[in-house]
Amino acid sequence: MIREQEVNSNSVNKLGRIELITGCMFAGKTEEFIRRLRRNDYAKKRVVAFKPSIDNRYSEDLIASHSGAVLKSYPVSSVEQLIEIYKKENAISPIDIIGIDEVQFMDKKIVPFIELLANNGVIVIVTGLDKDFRSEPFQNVDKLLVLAEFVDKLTAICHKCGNFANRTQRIINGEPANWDSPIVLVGETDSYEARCRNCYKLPKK
Ligand code: TTP
Ligand code: MG
Repeated sequence: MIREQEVNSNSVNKLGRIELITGCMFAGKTEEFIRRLRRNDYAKKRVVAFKPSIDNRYSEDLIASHSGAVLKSYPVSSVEQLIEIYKKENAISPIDIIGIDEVQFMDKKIVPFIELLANNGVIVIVTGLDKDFRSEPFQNVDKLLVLAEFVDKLTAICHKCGNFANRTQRIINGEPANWDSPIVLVGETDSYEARCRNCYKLPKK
């Protein structure tokens, strides 16, 4: 792991906090994430973004929103790798803001690391799905919902009826995926739809 001394020395500023952007798919989480990081960039803050390398939907090293906004990021396959990059970047000059997209795909060790960063003056801006396709809490986001200073829960528009959607339906061969389908399956409109509570169908066990 990482020692307290290796984390940013911004603790004197007491700016450290966690901002969580969550909700279902197609809610614009990544769009909002990019907007928040850019805003800090304009203010000449030092911003470094990470994404799990498993999400290569658009590109290996760009975080992309549905509307086409992109942001350079480090793709990482483990928390250890993220910490290594963090240490190197922080040694060049102290990082003010860390962004992490799709935190539900990271190992659970990411949560104590995010806490450590925030405790030491770093602003951590995180996105992640609150629920998986079964509508069960997704790992890491379940904990961050409790720990974050700010939580923005975005809704999508139900692909069936146009109501506000806060669930994600996984569709396989035109039908809702079964309960025993794997939790992780990277995809887009090919395999997912945003649904409201009325149109969402609980996967069959
Ligand atoms: P998101 O970034 O949450 O989806 P999005 O890009 O549509 O939403 P937004 O505009 O709000 O950023 O990406 C979710 C990823 O998670 C996507 O690759 C599908 C995957 N996924 C799973 O692996 N398991 C699941 O149960 C669900 C619901 C999604
Ligand atoms: Mg996204």
